Amino acid sequence: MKALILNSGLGSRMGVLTSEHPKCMTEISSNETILSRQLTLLADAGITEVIMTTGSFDSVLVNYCNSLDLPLHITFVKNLVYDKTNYIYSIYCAREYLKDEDIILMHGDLVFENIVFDDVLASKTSCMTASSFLELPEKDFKAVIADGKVQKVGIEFFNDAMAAQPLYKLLKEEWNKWLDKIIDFCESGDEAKKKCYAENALNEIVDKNISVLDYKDRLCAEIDNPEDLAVVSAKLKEVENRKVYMCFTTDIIHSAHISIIKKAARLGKLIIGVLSDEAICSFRRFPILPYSERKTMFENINGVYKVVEQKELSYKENLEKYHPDYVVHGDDWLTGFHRPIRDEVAAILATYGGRLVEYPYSGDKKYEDFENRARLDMAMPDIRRGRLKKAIAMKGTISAIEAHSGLTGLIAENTIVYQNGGARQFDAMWISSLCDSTAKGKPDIELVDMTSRFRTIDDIMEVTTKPIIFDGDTGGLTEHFVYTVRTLERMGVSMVIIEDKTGLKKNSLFGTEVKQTQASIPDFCEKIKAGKKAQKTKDFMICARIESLILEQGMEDALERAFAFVEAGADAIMIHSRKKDPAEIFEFVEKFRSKDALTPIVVVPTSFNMVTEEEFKERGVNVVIYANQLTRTGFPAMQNAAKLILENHRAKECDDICMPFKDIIRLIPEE
Ligand code: SPV
Ligand code: MG
Repeated sequence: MKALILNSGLGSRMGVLTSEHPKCMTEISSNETILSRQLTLLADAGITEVIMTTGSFDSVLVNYCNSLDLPLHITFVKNLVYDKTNYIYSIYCAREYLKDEDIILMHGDLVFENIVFDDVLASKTSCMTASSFLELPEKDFKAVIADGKVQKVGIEFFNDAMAAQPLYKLLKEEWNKWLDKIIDFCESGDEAKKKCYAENALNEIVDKNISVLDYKDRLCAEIDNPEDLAVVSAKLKEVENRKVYMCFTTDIIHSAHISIIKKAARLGKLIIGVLSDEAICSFRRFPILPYSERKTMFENINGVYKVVEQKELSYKENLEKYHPDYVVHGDDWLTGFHRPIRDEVAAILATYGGRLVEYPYSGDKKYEDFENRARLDMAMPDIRRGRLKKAIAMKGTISAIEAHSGLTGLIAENTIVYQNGGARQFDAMWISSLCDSTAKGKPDIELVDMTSRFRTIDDIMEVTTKPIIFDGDTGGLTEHFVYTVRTLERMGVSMVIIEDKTGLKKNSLFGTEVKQTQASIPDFCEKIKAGKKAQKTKDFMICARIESLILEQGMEDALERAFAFVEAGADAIMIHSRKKDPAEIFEFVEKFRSKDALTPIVVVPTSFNMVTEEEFKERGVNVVIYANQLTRTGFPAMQNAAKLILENHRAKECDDICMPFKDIIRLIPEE
């Protein structure tokens, strides 16, 4: 596509402003002329070929264009009789450069805002700019419109007309017809036909197909005199002070991001909302770069005016704070879970006349590959291991759900719910001794050996990326525990929880119904110390689980142990209870927190399950583990299916409660 800019006119109505250079060189702001703005817009849009007609001061104009040093190849065509003809003749002079081309045609005294130009460029059909907002001008161009198509253009039409500007996009076919007519006019021998508007030739084409591009109240205006200049300059200032808002989740910047940032920055001062770490974790993966790094990254992108934090997926808070004139987004949010967020943005913008600009989303496979690679990195042991500590630091309180197989791991990894414009998912996985044993049909008495437990971890790790908390039972003999710590670390597990019991361990939910022995404080401290000494990396955590409330040894015993275990090096404390009433858990948390504000507290609310994560957070709990719910829901469903088949002597009745076959075969995504 070529651009044709008409600059042969005298510009005499500008008075002294055009005494030394052509009108297009008139300054419209401290750093722009009409022409530098036009040429910059063309270059930014990737147009490289420009045909410019010239007249008076042509050498001044050529030198000026060269001085702009833009990536444009400009062919200057002088209309030698510029003072005796109109631009129809200038086009005629340039005809040999213009045949069989798609053309952007503009007069050299036209100033338009970027978004108008973007719309013209994006038009799929030939188009002319006209405004449905402006009153019809007395002397300037109007376009007669029927069915959205331009019928006639001239200053004399008032019926069915819109105020129009000489900024066109003309596809080859339309342009050839018009250019042929221009040639006919100029070669007709009739001098008057060299002095009329080129649009007079256009009006003679019966079968033209030029749409109206309605620029509404946006800036698109010719400068004919000093009054026009004042109005346009003021409007341009206002346009450039407009605020544009975009929100970014990404921690990998690629060319599609740069391209949309560039487009957005053309609309005004671009404010980028960088989504908080917490909000990103809620609906996507753990960010590779924390908020502060992502903020710096965006601050250093050309065209970005300011970077702010967007705390939630909802744009509400920042839209109310910054009142942007535009919000820019890819059109991918028209579908899927983003849709309600998008609708909220549109509704808020509508309250004050802001606009939503949605550019086509680049669904390029290579960008998907970047994201997949980032996800795979998340699964690498060194990266996965450290993420639990980071997530606790970032969110204050995190949640984990049990997984005992690759399949339950996938549920923990991928389950997400969208709620109130936000999203929720689990932050981590708990490899429960109870569920791991149950899946193997064995009692939860440390019968399933560590090699088998590691195998379960491996199965889960192969198909997931989320951090893992391992239920280490009693930790076994101290001499064995040090090996367990190293193996878990090497595998990429983030935390092992060991309980202060000794001898034959039974599940805590039996409480005092079975014989269980609590380890002595010194013995358990020795085990913690040995584990911490064996540990190789900084980010692995050993959590001491206190069974005093389970074994009815009292609050004082629980607290004494907690402080002693922290002193011995425990990175976190798990306090367990099998009471429905959370009172003793709350009391422990309160008393522990009064002396230790930092050590993370872990709870397993299987019995005291009415307490929400929000309440735990408020009370100072940091990790909430849903320890057995997938096993407890999966088992009865399977038992029921088996019964239905036996009762009915066939599988038909069971089918109603089965996942459809086509879904189960797609449940596991292939690489
Ligand atoms: C487990 O899930 O194996 C636990 C938690 O240790 S509990 O069953 O509550 O003891
Ligand atoms: Mg257990």
